[in-house]
Amino acid sequence: MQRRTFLAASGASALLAASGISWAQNTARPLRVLPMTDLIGEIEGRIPLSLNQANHDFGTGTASATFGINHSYLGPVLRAKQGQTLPFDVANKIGDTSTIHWHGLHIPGDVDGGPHQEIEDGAVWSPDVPVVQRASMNWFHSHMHGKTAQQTYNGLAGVMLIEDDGSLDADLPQTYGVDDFVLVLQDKTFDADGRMSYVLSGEVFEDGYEGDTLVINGAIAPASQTVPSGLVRLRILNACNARFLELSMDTGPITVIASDGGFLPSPVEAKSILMSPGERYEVLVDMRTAETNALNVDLNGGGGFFGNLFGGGQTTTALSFTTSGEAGFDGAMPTRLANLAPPNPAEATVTRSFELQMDVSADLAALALAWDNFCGDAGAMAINGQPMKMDRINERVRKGDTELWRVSVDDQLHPFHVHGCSFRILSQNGATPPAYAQGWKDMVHVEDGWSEILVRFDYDAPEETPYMYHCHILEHEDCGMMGQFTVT
Ligand SMILES: [Cu+2]
Repeated sequence: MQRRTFLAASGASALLAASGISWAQNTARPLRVLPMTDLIGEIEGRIPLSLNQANHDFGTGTASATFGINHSYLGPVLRAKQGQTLPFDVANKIGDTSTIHWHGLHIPGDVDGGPHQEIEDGAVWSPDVPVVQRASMNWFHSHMHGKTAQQTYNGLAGVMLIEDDGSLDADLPQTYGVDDFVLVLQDKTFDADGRMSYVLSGEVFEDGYEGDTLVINGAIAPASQTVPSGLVRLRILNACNARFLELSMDTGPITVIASDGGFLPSPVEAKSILMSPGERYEVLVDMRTAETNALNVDLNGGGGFFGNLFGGGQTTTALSFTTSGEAGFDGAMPTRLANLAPPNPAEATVTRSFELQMDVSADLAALALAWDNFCGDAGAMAINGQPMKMDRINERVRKGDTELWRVSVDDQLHPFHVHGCSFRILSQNGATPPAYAQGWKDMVHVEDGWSEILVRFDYDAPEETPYMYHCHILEHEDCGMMGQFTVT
Protein backbone atom coordinates (compact mmCIF):
# COMPACT_ATOMS: atom_id res chain seq x y z
CA MET A 1 0.00 0.00 0.00
CA GLN A 2 2.80 2.34 0.87
CA ARG A 3 4.04 1.60 -2.59
CA ARG A 4 0.78 2.53 -4.26
CA THR A 5 0.43 5.71 -2.25
CA PHE A 6 3.99 6.62 -3.03
CA LEU A 7 3.52 6.11 -6.75
CA ALA A 8 0.29 8.05 -6.85
CA ALA A 9 1.77 10.86 -4.77
CA SER A 10 4.75 11.10 -7.03
CA GLY A 11 2.49 11.50 -10.03
CA ALA A 12 3.47 8.16 -11.47
CA SER A 13 -0.05 6.92 -12.08
CA ALA A 14 0.87 5.60 -15.52
CA LEU A 15 3.49 3.44 -13.86
CA LEU A 16 0.82 2.17 -11.54
CA ALA A 17 -1.21 0.74 -14.38
CA ALA A 18 1.84 -0.52 -16.25
CA SER A 19 3.13 -2.31 -13.18
CA GLY A 20 -0.20 -4.05 -12.70
CA ILE A 21 -0.57 -2.89 -9.12
CA SER A 22 -4.15 -3.31 -8.08
CA TRP A 23 -6.28 -0.73 -6.37
CA ALA A 24 -6.64 -3.00 -3.35
CA GLN A 25 -6.27 -0.88 -0.26
CA ASN A 26 -4.42 -1.23 2.98
CA THR A 27 -7.16 0.16 5.18
CA ALA A 28 -10.51 -1.56 5.28
CA ARG A 29 -13.62 0.51 4.64
CA PRO A 30 -16.99 -0.22 6.24
CA LEU A 31 -18.86 -3.00 4.45
CA ARG A 32 -21.23 -1.60 1.83
CA VAL A 33 -24.66 -3.09 2.53
CA LEU A 34 -26.71 -3.50 -0.65
CA PRO A 35 -30.16 -1.89 -0.34
CA MET A 36 -32.93 -4.43 0.17
CA THR A 37 -36.35 -4.42 -1.47
CA ASP A 38 -38.46 -6.61 0.78
CA LEU A 39 -41.35 -8.06 -1.23
CA ILE A 40 -42.68 -10.41 1.45
CA GLY A 41 -46.33 -9.62 2.13
CA GLU A 42 -48.93 -7.98 -0.09
CA ILE A 43 -47.52 -6.63 -3.34
CA GLU A 44 -49.42 -3.65 -4.70
CA GLY A 45 -49.06 -2.87 -8.37
CA ARG A 46 -45.98 -3.97 -10.25
CA ILE A 47 -42.37 -4.09 -9.07
CA PRO A 48 -40.20 -1.67 -11.05
CA LEU A 49 -36.69 -2.73 -11.99
CA SER A 50 -34.93 -0.06 -14.02
CA LEU A 51 -31.83 -1.08 -15.96
CA ASN A 52 -29.95 2.19 -16.23
CA GLN A 53 -26.67 3.80 -17.15
CA ALA A 54 -24.98 5.30 -14.13
CA ASN A 55 -21.79 6.54 -12.53
CA HIS A 56 -20.40 4.70 -9.55
CA ASP A 57 -17.32 5.20 -7.39
CA PHE A 58 -15.91 1.81 -6.32
CA GLY A 59 -13.62 3.58 -3.88
CA THR A 60 -10.89 4.90 -6.17
CA GLY A 61 -12.15 8.47 -5.82
CA THR A 62 -13.18 8.52 -9.48
CA ALA A 63 -16.60 7.63 -10.82
CA SER A 64 -16.78 4.78 -13.33
CA ALA A 65 -19.39 4.47 -16.08
CA THR A 66 -21.56 1.56 -14.94
CA PHE A 67 -24.93 -0.09 -15.35
CA GLY A 68 -27.22 -0.47 -12.37
CA ILE A 69 -30.67 -1.79 -11.55
CA ASN A 70 -32.57 0.88 -9.60
CA HIS A 71 -29.12 1.88 -8.25
CA SER A 72 -25.78 3.11 -9.55
CA TYR A 73 -24.23 -0.37 -9.62
CA LEU A 74 -25.88 -3.79 -9.25
CA GLY A 75 -29.52 -4.13 -8.22
CA PRO A 76 -31.35 -4.27 -4.91
CA VAL A 77 -31.41 -7.43 -2.82
CA LEU A 78 -34.92 -8.70 -3.55
CA ARG A 79 -36.47 -10.70 -0.72
CA ALA A 80 -39.49 -12.87 -1.50
CA LYS A 81 -41.31 -15.88 -0.07
CA GLN A 82 -42.28 -19.24 -1.50
CA GLY A 83 -45.83 -19.06 -2.86
CA GLN A 84 -45.67 -15.46 -4.04
CA THR A 85 -45.88 -14.30 -7.65
CA LEU A 86 -43.64 -11.36 -8.43
CA PRO A 87 -45.03 -8.98 -11.08
CA PHE A 88 -41.92 -7.25 -12.41
CA ASP A 89 -41.74 -4.34 -14.81
CA VAL A 90 -38.18 -4.47 -16.13
CA ALA A 91 -37.50 -1.18 -17.94
CA ASN A 92 -34.42 -1.13 -20.14
CA LYS A 93 -32.67 2.24 -20.30
CA ILE A 94 -29.07 1.17 -20.90
CA GLY A 95 -28.95 2.26 -24.55
CA ASP A 96 -28.65 -1.31 -25.81
CA THR A 97 -30.79 -4.44 -25.96
CA SER A 98 -30.65 -6.58 -22.83
CA THR A 99 -32.38 -9.37 -20.91
CA ILE A 100 -32.72 -10.27 -17.23
CA HIS A 101 -32.41 -13.97 -16.35
CA TRP A 102 -33.51 -15.24 -12.92
CA HIS A 103 -30.59 -17.55 -12.13
CA GLY A 104 -31.59 -20.47 -9.91
CA LEU A 105 -35.34 -20.02 -10.13
CA HIS A 106 -37.60 -22.96 -10.92
CA ILE A 107 -39.78 -21.13 -13.42
CA PRO A 108 -41.19 -21.76 -16.91
CA GLY A 109 -39.14 -20.82 -19.96
CA ASP A 110 -41.40 -17.92 -20.92
CA VAL A 111 -40.42 -15.93 -17.81
CA ASP A 112 -36.85 -17.26 -17.47
CA GLY A 113 -35.30 -14.16 -19.06
CA GLY A 114 -32.92 -16.03 -21.33
CA PRO A 115 -31.51 -14.72 -24.61
CA HIS A 116 -34.85 -15.07 -26.43
CA GLN A 117 -36.55 -12.56 -24.13
CA GLU A 118 -34.81 -9.48 -25.40
CA ILE A 119 -35.83 -6.12 -23.98
CA GLU A 120 -35.18 -3.42 -26.54
CA ASP A 121 -33.71 -0.18 -25.27
CA GLY A 122 -36.64 1.91 -24.05
CA ALA A 123 -38.95 -1.10 -23.69
CA VAL A 124 -40.44 -2.71 -20.58
CA TRP A 125 -40.61 -6.48 -20.00
CA SER A 126 -43.36 -7.55 -17.60
CA PRO A 127 -43.00 -11.17 -16.47
CA ASP A 128 -45.07 -12.55 -13.59
CA VAL A 129 -42.45 -14.67 -11.86
CA PRO A 130 -43.79 -17.47 -9.63
CA VAL A 131 -41.76 -18.33 -6.53
CA VAL A 132 -42.38 -22.04 -6.05
CA GLN A 133 -39.14 -23.29 -4.61
CA ARG A 134 -37.74 -23.67 -1.12
CA ALA A 135 -35.63 -21.08 0.68
CA SER A 136 -32.51 -20.32 -1.34
CA MET A 137 -30.20 -17.57 -2.53
CA ASN A 138 -30.63 -16.78 -6.20
CA TRP A 139 -29.63 -13.95 -8.47
CA PHE A 140 -30.52 -12.15 -11.66
CA HIS A 141 -28.29 -10.87 -14.42
CA SER A 142 -28.09 -9.99 -18.10
CA HIS A 143 -28.29 -12.96 -20.47
CA MET A 144 -28.09 -10.99 -23.71
CA HIS A 145 -26.48 -13.33 -26.22
CA GLY A 146 -22.99 -12.10 -27.13
CA LYS A 147 -23.16 -9.32 -24.53
CA THR A 148 -23.77 -11.14 -21.25
CA ALA A 149 -20.16 -10.71 -20.09
CA GLN A 150 -19.91 -6.97 -20.76
CA GLN A 151 -23.37 -6.12 -19.41
CA THR A 152 -22.98 -8.18 -16.25
CA TYR A 153 -19.47 -6.81 -15.63
CA ASN A 154 -20.85 -3.30 -15.97
CA GLY A 155 -23.38 -4.00 -13.23
CA LEU A 156 -26.53 -5.68 -14.53
CA ALA A 157 -26.83 -8.15 -11.66
CA GLY A 158 -28.65 -8.46 -8.36
CA VAL A 159 -29.50 -10.93 -5.60
CA MET A 160 -32.87 -12.56 -4.92
CA LEU A 161 -33.35 -14.21 -1.53
CA ILE A 162 -36.21 -16.68 -1.29
CA GLU A 163 -37.55 -17.52 2.15
CA ASP A 164 -40.12 -20.15 3.14
CA ASP A 165 -41.99 -20.95 6.34
CA GLY A 166 -39.14 -23.16 7.50
CA SER A 167 -36.40 -20.61 6.89
CA LEU A 168 -38.36 -17.76 8.51
CA ASP A 169 -38.95 -19.94 11.61
CA ALA A 170 -35.41 -21.33 11.63
CA ASP A 171 -33.17 -20.56 14.55
CA LEU A 172 -30.73 -18.66 12.33
CA PRO A 173 -29.59 -15.03 12.22
CA GLN A 174 -31.85 -13.05 9.88
CA THR A 175 -31.56 -9.38 10.74
CA TYR A 176 -30.35 -7.91 7.47
CA GLY A 177 -27.34 -5.65 7.77
CA VAL A 178 -26.85 -6.58 11.44
CA ASP A 179 -26.14 -10.32 11.64
CA ASP A 180 -27.25 -11.37 8.14
CA PHE A 181 -25.26 -10.05 5.19
CA VAL A 182 -25.34 -10.49 1.42
CA LEU A 183 -21.89 -10.46 -0.18
CA VAL A 184 -21.55 -10.07 -3.94
CA LEU A 185 -17.93 -10.89 -4.77
CA GLN A 186 -16.43 -9.67 -8.05
CA ASP A 187 -13.04 -8.98 -9.56
CA LYS A 188 -12.44 -5.75 -11.43
CA THR A 189 -9.71 -3.92 -13.26
CA PHE A 190 -9.29 -0.19 -12.74
CA ASP A 191 -7.19 2.03 -14.98
CA ALA A 192 -4.60 4.47 -13.68
CA ASP A 193 -7.32 7.09 -13.19
CA GLY A 194 -9.39 4.70 -11.10
CA ARG A 195 -12.04 3.97 -13.71
CA MET A 196 -13.36 0.44 -14.09
CA SER A 197 -12.09 -1.07 -17.32
CA TYR A 198 -12.94 -4.11 -19.39
CA VAL A 199 -10.61 -4.75 -22.32
CA LEU A 200 -11.04 -7.86 -24.39
CA SER A 201 -8.57 -9.80 -26.48
CA GLY A 202 -8.31 -13.34 -27.77
CA GLU A 203 -6.35 -14.36 -24.69
CA VAL A 204 -8.99 -12.88 -22.44
CA PHE A 205 -11.57 -15.09 -24.09
CA GLU A 206 -9.43 -18.17 -23.44
CA ASP A 207 -9.40 -17.64 -19.67
CA GLY A 208 -12.40 -15.34 -19.39
CA TYR A 209 -11.98 -11.82 -18.03
CA GLU A 210 -9.97 -11.69 -14.79
CA GLY A 211 -9.60 -8.45 -12.84
CA ASP A 212 -6.87 -7.89 -10.25
CA THR A 213 -8.99 -6.12 -7.63
CA LEU A 214 -11.58 -7.75 -5.38
CA VAL A 215 -14.82 -5.81 -5.06
CA ILE A 216 -17.51 -6.60 -2.46
CA ASN A 217 -21.01 -5.19 -3.05
CA GLY A 218 -19.58 -2.64 -5.46
CA ALA A 219 -16.78 -1.37 -3.20
CA ILE A 220 -13.10 -2.29 -3.31
CA ALA A 221 -12.05 -4.77 -0.61
CA PRO A 222 -11.09 -5.17 2.12
CA ALA A 223 -14.13 -4.25 4.13
CA SER A 224 -14.78 -4.37 7.85
CA GLN A 225 -17.98 -4.82 9.80
CA THR A 226 -18.86 -4.53 13.46
CA VAL A 227 -21.26 -7.25 14.56
CA PRO A 228 -23.02 -8.16 17.80
CA SER A 229 -21.80 -11.16 19.78
CA GLY A 230 -23.43 -14.28 18.36
CA LEU A 231 -23.71 -16.13 15.09
CA VAL A 232 -23.37 -14.11 11.88
CA ARG A 233 -24.77 -15.27 8.55
CA LEU A 234 -23.15 -14.53 5.19
CA ARG A 235 -25.04 -15.16 1.95
CA ILE A 236 -22.31 -15.15 -0.66
CA LEU A 237 -22.51 -14.91 -4.47
CA ASN A 238 -19.55 -15.28 -6.78
CA ALA A 239 -20.58 -12.78 -9.49
CA CYS A 240 -17.17 -12.73 -11.19
CA ASN A 241 -17.19 -13.14 -14.96
CA ALA A 242 -14.57 -15.88 -14.87
CA ARG A 243 -12.70 -16.26 -11.59
CA PHE A 244 -13.04 -19.22 -9.26
CA LEU A 245 -12.72 -17.92 -5.70
CA GLU A 246 -11.40 -19.92 -2.77
CA LEU A 247 -12.94 -18.78 0.51
CA SER A 248 -11.65 -19.48 4.00
CA MET A 249 -11.79 -17.97 7.47
CA ASP A 250 -8.91 -16.30 9.24
CA THR A 251 -9.56 -18.47 12.30
CA GLY A 252 -11.08 -21.93 12.17
CA PRO A 253 -12.96 -23.73 9.43
CA ILE A 254 -15.59 -22.17 7.19
CA THR A 255 -19.07 -23.40 8.15
CA VAL A 256 -21.44 -23.84 5.19
CA ILE A 257 -25.19 -24.12 5.76
CA ALA A 258 -26.66 -23.73 2.25
CA SER A 259 -25.68 -24.09 -1.40
CA ASP A 260 -27.21 -22.69 -4.64
CA GLY A 261 -30.66 -24.26 -4.23
CA GLY A 262 -31.22 -24.43 -0.47
CA PHE A 263 -30.10 -25.62 2.95
CA LEU A 264 -27.74 -28.54 3.47
CA PRO A 265 -28.97 -31.33 5.80
CA SER A 266 -26.61 -30.01 8.47
CA PRO A 267 -23.73 -27.51 8.64
CA VAL A 268 -20.54 -28.60 6.86
CA GLU A 269 -17.16 -27.45 8.10
CA ALA A 270 -14.42 -27.12 5.50
CA LYS A 271 -10.89 -25.73 5.46
CA SER A 272 -11.94 -23.71 2.42
CA ILE A 273 -14.62 -23.71 -0.25
CA LEU A 274 -14.15 -23.24 -3.99
CA MET A 275 -16.80 -21.05 -5.62
CA SER A 276 -17.17 -20.84 -9.39
CA PRO A 277 -18.74 -17.86 -11.13
CA GLY A 278 -22.49 -18.11 -10.56
CA GLU A 279 -22.34 -20.18 -7.35
CA ARG A 280 -23.88 -19.23 -4.02
CA TYR A 281 -23.08 -20.49 -0.54
CA GLU A 282 -24.38 -19.46 2.87
CA VAL A 283 -21.93 -19.45 5.72
CA LEU A 284 -22.16 -18.98 9.50
CA VAL A 285 -19.42 -17.17 11.39
CA ASP A 286 -19.29 -17.94 15.08
CA MET A 287 -18.79 -14.63 16.91
CA ARG A 288 -20.25 -15.83 20.22
CA THR A 289 -16.93 -15.73 21.98
CA ALA A 290 -14.46 -14.61 19.33
CA GLU A 291 -13.79 -10.88 19.20
CA THR A 292 -12.47 -10.89 15.66
CA ASN A 293 -12.45 -13.10 12.58
CA ALA A 294 -12.22 -12.49 8.85
CA LEU A 295 -13.33 -13.95 5.55
CA ASN A 296 -10.36 -14.53 3.26
CA VAL A 297 -10.63 -14.77 -0.50
CA ASP A 298 -8.08 -16.26 -2.88
CA LEU A 299 -8.67 -14.75 -6.32
CA ASN A 300 -6.90 -17.69 -7.92
CA GLY A 301 -8.98 -20.53 -6.57
CA GLY A 302 -8.88 -23.51 -8.89
CA GLY A 303 -5.62 -22.48 -10.53
CA GLY A 304 -5.54 -19.44 -12.77
CA PHE A 305 -2.50 -17.78 -14.26
CA PHE A 306 -0.84 -16.58 -11.05
CA GLY A 307 -1.93 -19.63 -9.14
CA ASN A 308 -0.22 -21.83 -11.69
CA LEU A 309 2.81 -19.58 -12.01
CA PHE A 310 3.61 -19.37 -8.32
CA GLY A 311 2.09 -22.67 -7.29
CA GLY A 312 -0.07 -20.91 -4.75
CA GLY A 313 -2.88 -18.47 -4.34
CA GLN A 314 -3.21 -14.81 -3.55
CA THR A 315 -5.20 -15.05 -0.35
CA THR A 316 -6.24 -11.69 0.98
CA THR A 317 -8.46 -10.53 3.79
CA ALA A 318 -11.78 -9.64 2.19
CA LEU A 319 -13.99 -8.81 5.14
CA SER A 320 -13.01 -8.57 8.79
CA PHE A 321 -15.41 -8.76 11.70
CA THR A 322 -15.11 -7.20 15.14
CA THR A 323 -17.67 -7.65 17.87
CA SER A 324 -19.33 -4.66 19.45
CA GLY A 325 -19.79 -6.66 22.64
CA GLU A 326 -23.54 -6.18 22.49
CA ALA A 327 -25.76 -9.24 22.61
CA GLY A 328 -26.84 -10.44 19.18
CA PHE A 329 -28.42 -13.58 17.79
CA ASP A 330 -28.20 -15.88 20.78
CA GLY A 331 -28.97 -19.23 19.12
CA ALA A 332 -26.54 -22.12 19.03
CA MET A 333 -24.83 -23.50 15.94
CA PRO A 334 -27.64 -25.53 14.29
CA THR A 335 -27.31 -29.29 13.99
CA ARG A 336 -30.20 -30.02 11.59
CA LEU A 337 -31.12 -27.76 8.68
CA ALA A 338 -33.07 -29.65 6.00
CA ASN A 339 -34.33 -33.07 5.06
CA LEU A 340 -32.35 -34.15 2.06
CA ALA A 341 -32.13 -37.75 0.89
CA PRO A 342 -29.04 -38.78 -1.06
CA PRO A 343 -29.55 -38.54 -4.84
CA ASN A 344 -30.63 -41.79 -6.43
CA PRO A 345 -29.13 -42.32 -9.92
CA ALA A 346 -31.46 -45.29 -10.44
CA GLU A 347 -34.29 -42.77 -10.91
CA ALA A 348 -32.76 -41.57 -14.19
CA THR A 349 -34.55 -42.81 -17.31
CA VAL A 350 -32.52 -40.79 -19.83
CA THR A 351 -28.77 -40.15 -20.05
CA ARG A 352 -27.26 -37.27 -22.02
CA SER A 353 -23.61 -36.35 -22.51
CA PHE A 354 -22.16 -32.89 -23.06
CA GLU A 355 -18.59 -31.97 -23.98
CA LEU A 356 -17.65 -28.32 -23.42
CA GLN A 357 -15.22 -27.40 -26.16
CA MET A 358 -12.59 -24.65 -26.37
CA ASP A 359 -11.38 -25.75 -29.78
CA VAL A 360 -13.58 -25.83 -32.86
CA SER A 361 -12.60 -25.89 -36.52
CA ALA A 362 -12.04 -22.62 -38.42
CA ASP A 363 -15.09 -23.31 -40.60
CA LEU A 364 -17.29 -23.74 -37.57
CA ALA A 365 -15.79 -20.67 -35.88
CA ALA A 366 -16.73 -18.54 -38.89
CA LEU A 367 -20.29 -19.87 -38.72
CA ALA A 368 -20.40 -19.26 -34.97
CA LEU A 369 -19.65 -15.57 -35.45
CA ALA A 370 -22.46 -15.35 -38.01
CA TRP A 371 -24.72 -16.77 -35.29
CA ASP A 372 -24.01 -13.76 -33.01
CA ASN A 373 -21.48 -15.49 -30.83
CA PHE A 374 -18.88 -12.99 -29.64
CA CYS A 375 -15.31 -14.24 -29.39
CA GLY A 376 -12.90 -11.39 -30.11
CA ASP A 377 -10.21 -13.17 -32.12
CA ALA A 378 -10.42 -16.37 -30.09
CA GLY A 379 -12.17 -18.46 -32.73
CA ALA A 380 -15.26 -19.95 -31.17
CA MET A 381 -16.36 -22.38 -28.47
CA ALA A 382 -19.03 -25.05 -28.51
CA ILE A 383 -20.84 -27.86 -26.75
CA ASN A 384 -20.91 -31.23 -28.53
CA GLY A 385 -19.47 -29.65 -31.67
CA GLN A 386 -22.21 -27.03 -31.87
CA PRO A 387 -21.62 -23.37 -31.03
CA MET A 388 -24.72 -21.60 -29.67
CA LYS A 389 -27.27 -20.89 -32.39
CA MET A 390 -30.42 -19.04 -31.38
CA ASP A 391 -32.76 -20.94 -33.71
CA ARG A 392 -31.44 -24.43 -32.97
CA ILE A 393 -32.85 -26.61 -30.19
CA ASN A 394 -30.05 -28.94 -29.09
CA GLU A 395 -31.98 -31.20 -26.70
CA ARG A 396 -35.64 -32.03 -26.02
CA VAL A 397 -36.51 -33.10 -22.49
CA ARG A 398 -39.74 -34.57 -21.18
CA LYS A 399 -41.26 -32.75 -18.23
CA GLY A 400 -40.97 -34.60 -14.94
CA ASP A 401 -38.38 -37.14 -16.11
CA THR A 402 -35.27 -37.59 -14.04
CA GLU A 403 -32.20 -37.53 -16.26
CA LEU A 404 -28.51 -38.18 -15.79
CA TRP A 405 -26.39 -35.51 -17.46
CA ARG A 406 -22.69 -36.25 -17.93
CA VAL A 407 -20.40 -33.30 -18.64
CA SER A 408 -16.77 -33.25 -19.76
CA VAL A 409 -14.38 -30.68 -21.26
CA ASP A 410 -11.66 -30.68 -23.90
CA ASP A 411 -9.51 -28.20 -21.95
CA GLN A 412 -9.45 -26.02 -18.81
CA LEU A 413 -11.92 -25.78 -15.91
CA HIS A 414 -15.51 -24.71 -16.65
CA PRO A 415 -18.53 -24.07 -14.41
CA PHE A 416 -21.58 -25.69 -16.04
CA HIS A 417 -24.99 -24.14 -15.32
CA VAL A 418 -28.47 -25.44 -16.18
CA HIS A 419 -31.59 -23.27 -16.25
CA GLY A 420 -34.98 -24.09 -14.78
CA CYS A 421 -33.98 -26.46 -11.98
CA SER A 422 -31.85 -27.32 -9.01
CA PHE A 423 -29.92 -30.53 -9.41
CA ARG A 424 -27.74 -32.87 -7.36
CA ILE A 425 -24.11 -33.60 -8.17
CA LEU A 426 -23.32 -37.33 -8.34
CA SER A 427 -19.68 -36.81 -9.24
CA GLN A 428 -17.49 -33.81 -9.91
CA ASN A 429 -14.36 -34.29 -12.00
CA GLY A 430 -14.77 -38.02 -11.61
CA ALA A 431 -14.91 -37.90 -7.81
CA THR A 432 -17.43 -37.42 -5.03
CA PRO A 433 -18.06 -33.68 -4.67
CA PRO A 434 -17.01 -32.01 -1.41
CA ALA A 435 -19.69 -32.30 1.29
CA TYR A 436 -20.63 -28.62 0.93
CA ALA A 437 -21.53 -29.27 -2.76
CA GLN A 438 -23.70 -32.33 -2.12
CA GLY A 439 -26.97 -30.41 -1.64
CA TRP A 440 -29.15 -28.55 -4.16
CA LYS A 441 -27.02 -27.00 -6.90
CA ASP A 442 -27.38 -25.38 -10.30
CA MET A 443 -23.63 -25.21 -10.98
CA VAL A 444 -21.05 -27.97 -11.29
CA HIS A 445 -17.26 -27.70 -11.83
CA VAL A 446 -15.98 -29.62 -14.86
CA GLU A 447 -12.29 -30.19 -15.48
CA ASP A 448 -11.07 -33.79 -15.51
CA GLY A 449 -13.11 -36.84 -16.42
CA TRP A 450 -16.87 -36.82 -16.11
CA SER A 451 -18.98 -34.66 -13.87
CA GLU A 452 -22.44 -36.17 -13.44
CA ILE A 453 -25.62 -34.47 -12.31
CA LEU A 454 -29.14 -35.72 -11.68
CA VAL A 455 -31.65 -33.26 -13.18
CA ARG A 456 -35.43 -32.97 -13.43
CA PHE A 457 -37.53 -30.20 -14.96
CA ASP A 458 -41.08 -29.56 -13.78
CA TYR A 459 -42.03 -26.56 -15.92
CA ASP A 460 -42.55 -25.97 -19.62
CA ALA A 461 -39.89 -24.43 -21.80
CA PRO A 462 -41.28 -24.33 -25.34
CA GLU A 463 -39.37 -23.86 -28.56
CA GLU A 464 -39.84 -20.06 -28.56
CA THR A 465 -38.45 -19.69 -25.03
CA PRO A 466 -36.19 -22.67 -24.37
CA TYR A 467 -33.90 -23.12 -21.37
CA MET A 468 -30.11 -22.80 -21.65
CA TYR A 469 -27.23 -24.90 -20.42
CA HIS A 470 -23.86 -23.22 -20.59
CA CYS A 471 -20.47 -22.46 -19.17
CA HIS A 472 -20.79 -19.65 -16.61
CA ILE A 473 -17.46 -18.12 -17.56
CA LEU A 474 -19.39 -15.34 -19.24
CA GLU A 475 -16.91 -14.79 -22.07
CA HIS A 476 -17.14 -18.52 -22.90
CA GLU A 477 -20.92 -18.35 -22.87
CA ASP A 478 -20.88 -15.35 -25.24
CA CYS A 479 -18.37 -17.20 -27.44
CA GLY A 480 -20.71 -20.13 -28.05
CA MET A 481 -20.25 -22.53 -25.10
CA MET A 482 -24.01 -22.71 -24.65
CA GLY A 483 -26.90 -24.88 -25.85
CA GLN A 484 -30.69 -24.84 -25.72
CA PHE A 485 -33.31 -27.34 -24.67
CA THR A 486 -37.06 -27.54 -24.53
CA VAL A 487 -39.13 -29.10 -21.77
CA THR A 488 -42.60 -30.30 -22.79
CU1 LIG B 1 -15.98 -22.14 -19.92
